[in-house]
Amino acid sequence: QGLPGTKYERTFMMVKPDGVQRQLTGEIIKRMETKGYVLVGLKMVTPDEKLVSQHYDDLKARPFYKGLVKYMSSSGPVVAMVFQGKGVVDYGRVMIGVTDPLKSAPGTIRGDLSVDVGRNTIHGSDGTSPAQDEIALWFKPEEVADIKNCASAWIY
Ligand code: FUP
Repeated sequence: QGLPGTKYERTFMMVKPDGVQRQLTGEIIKRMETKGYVLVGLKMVTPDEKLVSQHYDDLKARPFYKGLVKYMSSSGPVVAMVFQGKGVVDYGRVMIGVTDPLKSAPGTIRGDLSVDVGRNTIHGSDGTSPAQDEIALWFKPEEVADIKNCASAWIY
């Protein structure tokens, strides 16, 4: 399932609270789908502190960690997503841009849609191993669709 390096590779993405409130969810999904990536998991979640802390566990020593957890767990819902397709983990990150929206190129999601590093609109897994961990953290296995056998399989 979701084997890295195949066209069934999967990544976890999340429209953060600022993106949901600014009604950018559709725009973000549109960019990923138009590229050729397949939406195989989707839900709106209001994450609690525990879930956000687990998600950002690797950042717990960083000075912005506390504010990040507070923001992500007390600002309303996020849209959690799983996208599937060839190279989706790394190319998804290219499409997102770098962490600071002001350093992100135009054409990227953060470069086009965001200004502030703490309100950078979208998360995307940074590597195939984090992608698998994050999908497992946010989705039950049965919440991720097995779309291998539908039309997308023969497009590329
Ligand atoms: P990214 O993988 O681009 O989302 O970046 P990181 O995992 O390094 O950071 C996770 C989140 O922490 C960012 F999306 C926003 C927040 N952050 C800050 O608020 N300030 C910083 O200096 C760096 C990150």
